[in-house]
Amino acid sequence: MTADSPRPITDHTSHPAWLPDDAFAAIGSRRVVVAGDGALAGTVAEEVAAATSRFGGAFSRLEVGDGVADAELVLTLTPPDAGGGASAVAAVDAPGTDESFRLTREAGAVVVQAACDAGLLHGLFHVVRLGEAAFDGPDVDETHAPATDLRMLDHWDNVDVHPVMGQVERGYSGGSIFYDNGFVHADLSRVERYARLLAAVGINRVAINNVNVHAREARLLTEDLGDVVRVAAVFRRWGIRVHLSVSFASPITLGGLPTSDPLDQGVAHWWVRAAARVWDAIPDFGGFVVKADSEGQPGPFAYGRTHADGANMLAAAVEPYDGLIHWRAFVYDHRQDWRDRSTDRARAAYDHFHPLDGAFSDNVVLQVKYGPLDFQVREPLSPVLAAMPHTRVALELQITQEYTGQQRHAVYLGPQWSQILGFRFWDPAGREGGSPTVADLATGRAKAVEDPGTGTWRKPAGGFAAVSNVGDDEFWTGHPFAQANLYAYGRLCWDPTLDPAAVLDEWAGLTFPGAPDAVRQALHAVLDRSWETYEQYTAPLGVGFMVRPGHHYGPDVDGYEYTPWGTYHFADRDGIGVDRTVRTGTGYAGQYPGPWSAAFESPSTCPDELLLFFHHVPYTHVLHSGKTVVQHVYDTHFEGVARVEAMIEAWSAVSGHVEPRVSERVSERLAEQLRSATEWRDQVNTYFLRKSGIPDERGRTIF
Ligand code: GCW
Repeated sequence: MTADSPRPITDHTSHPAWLPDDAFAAIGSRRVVVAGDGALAGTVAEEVAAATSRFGGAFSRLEVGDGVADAELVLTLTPPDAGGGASAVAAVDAPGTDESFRLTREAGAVVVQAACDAGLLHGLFHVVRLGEAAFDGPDVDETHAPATDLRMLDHWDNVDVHPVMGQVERGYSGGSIFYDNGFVHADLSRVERYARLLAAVGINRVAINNVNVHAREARLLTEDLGDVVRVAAVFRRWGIRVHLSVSFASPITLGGLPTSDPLDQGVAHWWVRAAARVWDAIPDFGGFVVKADSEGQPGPFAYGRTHADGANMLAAAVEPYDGLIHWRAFVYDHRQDWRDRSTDRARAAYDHFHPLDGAFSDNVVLQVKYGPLDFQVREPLSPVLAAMPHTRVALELQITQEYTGQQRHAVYLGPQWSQILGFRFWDPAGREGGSPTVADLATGRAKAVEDPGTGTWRKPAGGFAAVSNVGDDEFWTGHPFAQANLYAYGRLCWDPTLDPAAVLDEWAGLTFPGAPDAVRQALHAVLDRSWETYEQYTAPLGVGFMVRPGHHYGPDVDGYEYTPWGTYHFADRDGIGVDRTVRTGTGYAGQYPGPWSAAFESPSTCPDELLLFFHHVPYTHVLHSGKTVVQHVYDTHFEGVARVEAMIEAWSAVSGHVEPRVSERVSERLAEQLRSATEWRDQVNTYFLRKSGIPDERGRTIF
C-alpha cells in the first residue's frame, strides 16, 4: 500500500531549522518500507512518503507478512523478542511508552525495529541525522534508548500580553507560537512544525504556558481546556505530551473557594475534579508544573504548610492518570533588605527543600535550576541536586538566553550544559565508575551508587526540563544560531554524554545541507567557545548579574546592588565578591558534600571561575592562573571583545554560502554582539579601575 497524498511538510514561511527538505535526501532516494500500526507509525509513514516522492525513492506501507526483500530501509514495529534483519517485520500493538529502537545494517539493508511506535519515530529521525552515513559502512547492530523518559520543555508564554513581560516572558524570538493577545491561535500549523522539530531531537513533553500563571492563563485549566485539547492533538502526532503550568491559588481564583490550603478537603476535591476533567479531555496529558511561593506566585506558605504538603495534594489528584507534578525549587525571598548580610539567596532552595527529602509523593518531580541563583553564565551547581536522594530531581536549564545575550549574542550553550551534566558532587576527580554525575542523578542512574551518608538513590528519576527559546520569529529563535541550543538540549537529554562539538556538527550538517565544509568550520569557529567568550566580557569570576535590572540585557554593574532581589557583588574600594564560606560568610559553601564544601571554603582551593561567588577578595588577590583579580578582569574583557571581532571575521568569510536571509540576520546580530560586548568591556573595566585605582598593566584604554 502506498500513500498517494503525503502531507506537505515544506514550510515556506518559517526557516526549516534542522529539518530542511534536503535533510531527508538520503532516505528519500531509497526504497523504504514502513510496517506496523499506531499513530506515530502513521507519522513515520507520512514523513517517508513525502521524502521518497520528493527524492525519487520508493515507499511502501506493509501489512503483516508482506515481503520486504528489496528494501534498503525498513522501519518496523516488532515484538521485543524478534530477531534482527528485515525478515522480522510484523505488526504489533503500537501504543506504549518504550522509546527505544534497534538499528541494524546488514548486507546494505538498514532496519529500524521498535516495540512501540514512539521508538519508530525516534529511529526514523536517527536515520535522518545519519544521512548517507546510515547506508554506508560496515554492518552494525545497535540499540538506542533515551537516558530518561522525562525530556521536557517549558514555555514561559502568556496567553494575554503581559504589560511588562510581553507575550513571552524572557522571550527573544517574537510572539508566541501558541497565543496571540488573549487567544490560542486558531491556526496551529506553526505548532505542528515545532512539534516535528522537537520530535526530531527527542523532546517528549512540553509545558505550554508560563510558570507565572496570571488570571487569563489560569483558565486553560478550566473553561479554555478545549484549546489545550487542540494543542495536545498536534503534539500527540509527534510523540509529545502536553503539560500545563497551574496556579496554586486556582481553587480560589477559578473555583470560588475561600482558600487554597493544601490540607483543606474542599481544596483537595477541587483539584481532583479539575484533574478528572483534564484527563477526560486529554487522556495522555502529562501533568502540572507549579511555581509556588516564588516571586509573588501563591503557595502553601500562606497557610503555614510545607511544599511537600502542597505538592503531594496535587500529586494525589493526578495520580490515577499517572500524571506528574513538576514542582519548582526556585523559592527564595525576593523582598530582601540589601543591608542584611545574613540572608543569602543562594542558600534558599536548599534550606527550603533539603529538610523535605523523602516527603514527596512518587509522582512529584522537584525541578531544580542548575545554579543556586538564576541561570547565570557561570554558577556553581545547585547543592539541591545532591541533597535529595529520596526525591525525583529534575535538572532545569534555560535555553532562552535571558542572561546569556538574549539571542542577540551568538552563545552556544552546549558546552555549559555538558559541563553541568558531567559534574560530580562527591568525587571531583571523577574516578571511573566512581561517584555519580549530575546526569546520573537526573536520569536515575545514580541509584546503584552508595555514597557517604546518602545511601541509594531512588528511581524513577526526574529527568530534564528547560525553558524554550522559541517564538513566532522567522528563524524560531531570533538568532539563527540559537537554534543550535534547542537542538543541543534535545540531544543531550537523550544522551547526556554526547560531545557538544559533535552535536554542533550534527546540527550544522542538517541545517546547512550541501554547504561547503568551510561553513561548518566557521560555525565551529563562531560557536565552540562562545559561552566562554560571553563570560569573558560580562560579569567576571562567577560573581553574576551586573545586568540591567528588569529586562536583563546589557551591562549595569551596580544595577542590582541595592535592590531586594538578593543578587549582590559587594564591591568596595578594596575588593569584590560574596563571602559564602562557613567560617566567615553566609555558610552556603557548607551545603555541598564534603569535597566541594572544602574546596569552595578556601580561596586557595576554590576554582578561579567561581572565586567571587564564594569569596570577597582584594583586587590584588592572585588567582591560580597567576594573575591578580583586577588584571584578570581587564584581560578577559579585552580578549572577549577581540574574540567577537574574530567571530565576525570567521562568519563574513563564509556567509555568502548560506541563504541571504540567514546570513543577513546573523550579520546583524553579530554587529549588535560586538556593540554590546564593547559596552560590557568598557563599563566593567572602568568600574574596576575606578574602584581599585589599579591601572591595566598593559596600558590599554579604560575610561
Ligand atoms: O529567571 C527568572 C526570570 C523570571 C522567571 C523566573 C522563574 C518566569 O527573570 O522572568 O519567571 O526566573 O524561573 O520563575
